[in-house]
Amino acid sequence: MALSPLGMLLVIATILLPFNIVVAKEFVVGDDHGWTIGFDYAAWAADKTFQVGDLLVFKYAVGKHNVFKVNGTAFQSCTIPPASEALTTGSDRIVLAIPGRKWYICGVVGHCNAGQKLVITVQPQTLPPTPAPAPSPFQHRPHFGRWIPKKLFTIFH
Ligand SMILES: [Cu+2]
Repeated sequence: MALSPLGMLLVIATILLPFNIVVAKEFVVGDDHGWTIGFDYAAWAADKTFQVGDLLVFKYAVGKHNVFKVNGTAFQSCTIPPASEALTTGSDRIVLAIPGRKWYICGVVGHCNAGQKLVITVQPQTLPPTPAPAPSPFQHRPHFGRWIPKKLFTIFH
């Protein structure tokens, strides 16, 4: 019995599945609340682990809010960067590419001060454990290697 194209795909997927260990997670900021005022984003982030490769999605009504990626100082003081740096699509997707602290604020006047700000810590991607390299029987070879030139030196001197 020949496999249908779909059957073939399933077979391939089954074979590849065990190798696909690292799965990027997608976080909708604020879940059903989305990106808005009057929501506690610190509490929202508290029980989550963000890793390199994961995705943040800021959802909001276009024009009502926006997203600025800022530094820690601007986050604390709610300093809004130039408007040209704003994300404004209403479904802004940000791939977390680098480990460390990340700060996001809304740039609509008063919103950041009203608590529309998110700080997260992105963890490095966890890789599958690699076995420690076995001790090499040739570990002391450098001594032997050093011995040869010395001997040659003696011979040719
Ligand atoms: Cu806002």
